Amino acid sequence: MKMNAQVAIVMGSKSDLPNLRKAFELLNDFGVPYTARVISAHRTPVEAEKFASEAEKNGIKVVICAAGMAAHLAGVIASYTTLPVIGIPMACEPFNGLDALLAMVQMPPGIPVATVTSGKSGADNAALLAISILALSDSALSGKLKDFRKKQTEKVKAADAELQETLKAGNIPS
Ligand code: RP5
Repeated sequence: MKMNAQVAIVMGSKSDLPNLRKAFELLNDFGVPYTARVISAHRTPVEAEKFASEAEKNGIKVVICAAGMAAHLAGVIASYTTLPVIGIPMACEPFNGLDALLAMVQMPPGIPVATVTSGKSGADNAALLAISILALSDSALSGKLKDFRKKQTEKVKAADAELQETLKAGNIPS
């Protein structure tokens, strides 16, 4: 494990990796050091326990867990650490992520998992939520997050302005 990593992204399978790209990109853009592991709650349970029980002492502040199907990864990781755990339900056939969503979001009282959007967009929101948590004690990071939000707002407003122009000109928006 990279010793200065603050965020750990854990995925249940290498097949989840392509859907997590945005999380890596965002953490990178915000300058948040991260590490990543492939650990399966069912297929490598010993590694899951070891990783989670050592995460805090290894300097990790937030754990992001992505898993599909009977997605117990985030819950199992959360059961071995008091660090905040963010879960991304991955979409798999035949239930397209509903199975993973319910498995993650329906944690029993006492062991919370902050479950975000299912699938690819979950990677964005998991990284942004991890950044928000870190920003509580990092004012520079908090500033970057506020700038990010401002730019995002500007983008939507610009898109709306463009749409209004198209309509005003009597063109069909595409
Ligand atoms: C979960 O099962 C993984 O997180 C993945 O989303 C899903 C399928 O895994 P593979 O069969 O692709 O390894 O544990």
